[in-house]
Parts: sequence; C-alpha cells; structure tokens
Amino acid sequence: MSDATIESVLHESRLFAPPEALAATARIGSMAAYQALADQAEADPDRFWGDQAREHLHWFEPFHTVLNWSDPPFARWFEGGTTNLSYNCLDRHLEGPRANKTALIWEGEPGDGGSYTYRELHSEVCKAANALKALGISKGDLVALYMPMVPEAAIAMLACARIGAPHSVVFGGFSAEALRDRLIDGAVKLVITADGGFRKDKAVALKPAVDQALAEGCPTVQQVLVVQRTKQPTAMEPGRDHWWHELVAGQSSDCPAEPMQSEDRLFVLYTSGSTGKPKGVVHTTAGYNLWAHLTFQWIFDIREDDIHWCTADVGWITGHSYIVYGPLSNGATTVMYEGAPRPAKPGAFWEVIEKHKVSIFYTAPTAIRAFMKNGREVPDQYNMSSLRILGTVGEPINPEAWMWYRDVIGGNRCPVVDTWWQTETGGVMISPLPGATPTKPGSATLPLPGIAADVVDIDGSSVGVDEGGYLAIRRPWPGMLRTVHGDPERFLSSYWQHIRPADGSYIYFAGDGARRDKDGYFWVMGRVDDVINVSGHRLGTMEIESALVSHPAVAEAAVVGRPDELKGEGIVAFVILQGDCHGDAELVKSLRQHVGVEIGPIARPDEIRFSDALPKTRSGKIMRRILRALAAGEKVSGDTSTLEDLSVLDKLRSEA
Ligand code: 7RM
Repeated sequence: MSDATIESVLHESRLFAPPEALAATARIGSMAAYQALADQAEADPDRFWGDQAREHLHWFEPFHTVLNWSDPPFARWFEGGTTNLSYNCLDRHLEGPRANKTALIWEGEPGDGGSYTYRELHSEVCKAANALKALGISKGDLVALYMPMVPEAAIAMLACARIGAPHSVVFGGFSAEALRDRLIDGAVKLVITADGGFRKDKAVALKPAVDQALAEGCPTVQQVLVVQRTKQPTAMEPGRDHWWHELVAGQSSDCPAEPMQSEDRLFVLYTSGSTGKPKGVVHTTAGYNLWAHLTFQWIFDIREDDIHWCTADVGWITGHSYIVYGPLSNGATTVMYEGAPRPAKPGAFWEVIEKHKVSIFYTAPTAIRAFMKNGREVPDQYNMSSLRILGTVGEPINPEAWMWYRDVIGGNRCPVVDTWWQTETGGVMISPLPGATPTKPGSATLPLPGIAADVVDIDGSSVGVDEGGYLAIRRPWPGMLRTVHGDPERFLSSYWQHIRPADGSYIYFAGDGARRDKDGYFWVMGRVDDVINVSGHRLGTMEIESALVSHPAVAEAAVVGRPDELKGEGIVAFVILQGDCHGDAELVKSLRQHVGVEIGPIARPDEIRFSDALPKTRSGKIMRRILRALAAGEKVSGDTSTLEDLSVLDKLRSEA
C-alpha cells in the first residue's frame, strides 16, 4: 500500500454530515432524495434527461428524441430541438428581477475591476456578437480566444455562442507554438486576444505571441480582435488587427440569439492525452448547456443571493463550465479574478472573498497546499464568514489538505465538495451534494444522478470493494464529448476501445485509476495513462518528449511524473544527448526554456537527467514504470525480465 492509500483508508472512518441548516433548505437535502433521483435516472434515463432538459433550458423548438445512440459511441442528444446557450445565460433572465442582478463581478490584479448586471452583460454580448459579424464571422466558423482573465473573455465566449460560431479558448499561458498548433488544427478564422494581462504585479504581453503564431503560417486566420487591457505598446497590422474598444463600442446592442440545433458544435477545447498532440475535445450546444447548468445547481446548491467564485482560468474546462456557463445559465453571480496569490500578496484570494462576500469558493488542491504552507495566520486575518460551500477540482486532494481547507477556510461550517470530472465530461461527474452527502476527506464520494460511474477491469466487469481498477462510465450523459476534432478514430481509441466488454457494448474510459470503498464511495487515484497532472494542469508526457527531442542537442527523451508535495506531480525528463553534446547546467537551462517555448512554462521539467540509454523492452517500448520509480527515488521493483539491457538500470541508478 502506498502512503496515500494508507492515509485514505485511515480517513475512511471520518464522516462529515451536511450542516443541518443546509440540509433543511437544499434542493437535494437528504441521501433519500439523492437516491430517489439517482434511481429515477437509472430506471428510465430517457425520461429523466428529457424532463431535465425541458425544465432547465429554453427551447426555440422542442426536441423529439432524447438520445440517439444508434451509432455508438457517437451520441446525439435532444435531436430536433433548437436552443442557444447565450440565450439561456442572458436573455431568459431579463424578464424578471434578475435583469438588474449582478451577473459578473470582475476583480483585476492591480485592484481595478467592475461588475455587470444581466442587462448590461446582455448588451455587451450583443455588441460583441455584432462585431464578430462585422468581421465576417458566421455560424459554424471557429473563433480562437487567447485571453487574460478579463470580462471580455466571457463576453467573447457568449458572443460566439450567440451567433453559433464555436470557440476554441487557448490558455493564455501557452506559447506561440502551442497556440499555432491549435489554430491550425481547428482551421480558426478569427483570434480574439488582448495586448496583455497582469500576472504577479507585472504586465505580461499576449499579442506578440499571436503575431508570432500567425507569422509562422496560419493560413485560415484572417483577422485579430485585440482587447486593450494593459495599454502596453502593441504592434497592430492594418487590415488584419482591430481594437476591441474601437470596433465593439459602436455596434448595436440588438442581436437576436441564433436558434442552434442541439448537436451544433458549441466549442472545441484542447486537452492532453497519452499519445500525440493535444486533442480537440468537441462539445455541442444543448447537452453541454444542460450538464453545466444542472451540475452547477446540484453541486453548489445555488441560491438567488449566492456569490460564486471559481478560481480557474477560462482557458480550462473548469473556467468554461463554472465561471461562465453554469453560473450564468442559472442566473447566479459569478466572480472572475485576474490574479493569483503571490509573495507580495499571500492573502489575495481571502481579500477577494471578504470584499465581495463570496459564498461559494471553488479552487484546486494545489492552491490549498500552497496556502497551507503559508500558515493559517494569513487567512485568519480576513473575515470569510460569507462562505457556505467549498469546492475542489483538478486532482486528488490529500486528506490533510481537505481537513485544513474545511477548518481554516471554511471554519468547520462549510461542506467540502471534492468534484471529479474532465474536459471530456463537460461537467462534474462524481461529487458530494452539499446538503445530502456525508463526506470523507479525500473521496469524491458518489456519482451524480444519471451518471453510471463504476470501477472496472479491462473487460468492463466491476471490481470488488477496495480493489483498484479503471474509472469508467457505463452510459452516455448529455455533457459527454462528442468526438475529437478532425479525428473520430482518436475519439474511439482514446476513450472507447480500452475497456472491452464481451457483449461489445461501449464503456467510457476516463484514464484514471480508482477504487470504491464499502459504502460505494469513489477514491480517485490519478491517471493510469501517460498523462501527468501538474498543479491541476493536464500534460501529456509525449508532448513534452516531442518538445525536448525538437532541441538540436537531444537524441531521445522520456518524461515521467514524480510525486510533488505542492504541485501533485512534478516533471522529470530522462534525456539522451546527441553524440558530441555535453549535459551541463547550461544545457539544462536551455532545454527547460525550449520546452517553455514549445508548449508553455507549465510544461518545463523540474528535473532533467542525462543518460546514455533508457530502459526499454525487447520490442523497443520505454519502461516508464522503471523511470517513475527512479524519478521518485524508489527501489525498482516488479518484473524487469522484459528489459532489453539490464545494465541500463545500474547506469541510470548511479547517475541519479
Ligand atoms: C476538471 C479537470 C482531468 C483529470 C482527471 C483526473 C484529474 C480532476 C479530480 C481529479 C481526483 C478530483 N479537467 N482530476 N478532478 N482527480 N479528484 N476531484 O480537471 O481535463 O483538465 O483534467 O484531472 O486525473 O482525469 S482536466
């Protein structure tokens, strides 16, 4: 048993019941209520999902079929219906008192900021949508966003959805190279960016990366729309580049939402897998909207006066679903913060909570571990009595961090919801319901109603209590990805061909390992494929290897994760150099920088070890298991009989 397993077994006996006051008022306020909903979904999924879709979304035209699963695993949900995500997030709130309710609170890093009511946000989105049309963007055209955390990011996403132009948000921390890959793969027509953003009290430029990506050849990109954020000097190419404040301000604030087919493409979001370049995960209109809406409502038990703050970046799925679409679809108030805690301001987050009276706070375990390290003296200086629910996402949370979060941030009053999900699932899949589910520190607890999650073996049979296996989903759900952009084969091989049931049915393979305890609670153990999770950011080892190998000094590279107290996982690269190259500190620096340029700073290896051989099987496959053990400083155990050259092991050991 690993330390982590021992730790979680010890914590299994600790149960935290939902606060009575919350259970009394929550939408789902008891385990019986949860079970009733889950049973209903299980007994008649079509009826369950159909009812939910009719209740929670506005339809221009009603759907005639809940789920078309005639060509599995390619699902079609709510066929025949037309709806619009931007309408559901804005227009439908304008009729009653919500029109003047705050929709978005924005807090800029330097201390500037502002807010938008639903009416104001609607008007800004309409103007931006008309600006997109003026730039020649129409239904079906892919628009990329490469943005800092400013309101225009959310406005641009909603404007795209409004006119039926799918968006592809690229995290602003990715490099020009990574941006270019995504622009080319998606055949993007327009890029929306900003001059820069504020990061750790400095203005960081963004537009030059767009210029660089386009200079190296992105033939489909015709125009660039640039938000002025930092006011730093920015080169603009006449005819191609347009300032947002010049183009958008003059537009009409009347732009009816385009009725979209349920299965029309809503967005593409790239995420790392175990092979090749990142995959463009495709989500579609109605199913994604429903799942973001429902999960937000269930998991945070949202109330009219809540102030919700999710600390993710809009460049990740968490930002899509729980900063923008889930909250706005529910008519909630959502907070968007440009900054991060930084040495000069370790209390930055707590200040935002105090200032805006945040009631729901959703962040990542890696952030919590960093706060723990600073000590409770920092958060203790702030009044955070407005908080009522705490959430975590992105990676397994160790019970210590969970307990600290509940105690120090939540004052032992607030339920902690540990939410397991993925870019591919569109919304949360396994999570406590704050008014119903007793929680155990470190467990994401139980699947949401309608989600047939299980832990299975390679044949798809459920494994026994406390036995490890693959985390899998047995039935389709509305928020599931529909395909991988431009590569349906990869969609099949990545998610549907790993687990092979004898009856030929399709089971979704999440890429994570997990176990269920005697109460049916899920304990997610982390990835079982070649994906590493650094501070909640998903990175493919192969992507980093390709980046390293593209450096002239590198002949071969193998990358693995190793446990890291703060980041969850750190990156270790084993590198074989070209004949005449010498592995010194200078080269380490240059290789790290090179990876930063190829992918982005988050992908830079923490450690680079030079070697003259890698442990390989006789068929030439790198034995990552061995490298992982070496990287973690553990003894290499298990079967090494397939190793081609045993002496490699000794060399790697002595060099470490
Ligand atoms: C939302 C998001 C997905 C991967 C996933 C897991 C890991 C996410 C949890 C978690 C344990 C959690 N999307 N993961 N949440 N592991 N407990 N609550 O993170 O596509 O970027 O990453 O993240 O490995 O497969 S993602």
